[in-house]
Amino acid sequence: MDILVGILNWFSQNILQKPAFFVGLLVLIGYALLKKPWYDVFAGFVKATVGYMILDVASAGLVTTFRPILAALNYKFNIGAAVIDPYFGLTAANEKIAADFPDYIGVATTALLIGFFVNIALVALRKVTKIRTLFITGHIMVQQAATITLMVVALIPFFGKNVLAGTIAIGVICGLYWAVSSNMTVEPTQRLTGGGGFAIGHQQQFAIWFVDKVAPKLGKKEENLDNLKLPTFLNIFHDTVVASATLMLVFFGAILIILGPDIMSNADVITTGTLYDPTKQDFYMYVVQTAFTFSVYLFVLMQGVRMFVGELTNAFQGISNKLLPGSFPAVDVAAAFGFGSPSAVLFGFATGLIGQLITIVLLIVFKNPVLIITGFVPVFFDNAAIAVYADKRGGWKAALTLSFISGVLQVAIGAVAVSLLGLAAYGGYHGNIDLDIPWVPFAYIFKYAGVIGYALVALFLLAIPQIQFAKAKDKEAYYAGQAQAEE
Ligand code: ASC
Repeated sequence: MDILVGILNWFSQNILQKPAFFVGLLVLIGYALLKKPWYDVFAGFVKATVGYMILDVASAGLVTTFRPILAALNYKFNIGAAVIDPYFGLTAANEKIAADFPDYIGVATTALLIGFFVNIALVALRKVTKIRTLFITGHIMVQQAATITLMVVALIPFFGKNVLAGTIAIGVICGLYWAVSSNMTVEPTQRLTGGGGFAIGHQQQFAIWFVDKVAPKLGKKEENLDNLKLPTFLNIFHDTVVASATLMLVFFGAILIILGPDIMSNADVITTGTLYDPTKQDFYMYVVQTAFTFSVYLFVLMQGVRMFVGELTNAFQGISNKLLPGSFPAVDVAAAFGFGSPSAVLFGFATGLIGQLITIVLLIVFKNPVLIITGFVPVFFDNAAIAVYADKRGGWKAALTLSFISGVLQVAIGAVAVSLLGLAAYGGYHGNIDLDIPWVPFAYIFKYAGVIGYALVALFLLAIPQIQFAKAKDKEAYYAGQAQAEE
């Protein structure tokens, strides 16, 4: 018995609580099950583990760059700040979990695995569950598992005290969300792509479902964005580094200049991270360098994520292909972009950004205790996706209205989430539109109804595909994912 406990403890301490090795192990097992040669199994293990370690280095870098700015903002204006972006959100959620719920370090990775198998089971039972889609976008699952872990442990005391029950609860609710939300995008995506055979497994599935429903009421699909000529300078934002560095320069540049060299070089205020040294560097060059440093770490972080997710996705996909022939893969939303009007992506980005900026100014005017900072991923990918789907069904008027509303909600509800989850001291929230609606309302249900609230959310999610199926006129077509074009 002692030996068994010893082994379990060793495994928990060295693997489960060290996500790098856990992810490496998952890939190793996945490839072994797929009967890959031993050297491919080894290579997959190395890439997944090292990729995750790269992510850790980058997220530590983001934290050290951000801490001095947070400390200075707090000192001068008595406010916190949070970037609404899933990579900043991932770092913030993990930091917060490590600080306040140390028993839950690494739980998100276990929950991810449970969630993936819950999704597989729901598709395997599709005659009963009506779920047709398997979510396979690994980096998104990593980010969402972290945010949802924080919501569950911070807001439902029972799950915050019982690690085993908490881990299972997080895994189940993640799996339900992945399965149900991606299943909601089947018809909209089939309509957009003319039967492309995939669904969306990303961060705006509820939004896509909603857009597909209301866009036809907001405009005419004949009046679409096809002929719109956007200013060519906007094209530079297609490059993630340029886009994120520019956004960081605008936001952090303004903030640092307002804070000024005296505070940024004051060792009593800035107790962690790098201090500005006036004898070594001009203040304005320090501002540019600090802003660009964010985009350096974001780039490194994405590289690390790509490395381990590439392996994890292969391993998962192999397993699911064997288990679930004929299901729809739910993939990155970028896969849908090629099926819309050529200018819809940048149009959505620009409109969503305007919505975000107006709302940020309003928050400052009304003295919100947390300053919200635009992050690249939600403002670009969510609003682009919304414009692409909206334009197809309701033309430019629908695209304009819906991307703008999304930008407003991203900031307003993001600010609510930062306060609810106590993330102001950690500098970030996930920020994508599904993590605003439905997830922030879900989080409030967790907060006020505890375990019962958790059960209600789970039941709500399970009911959605049943309603979709009940409403489908042709039941065969539902399973085949044939969307009625003129529905
Ligand atoms: C996200 C995220 C990314 C991008 C990418 C878009 O939500 O975390 O890295 O969108 O998936 O293709």
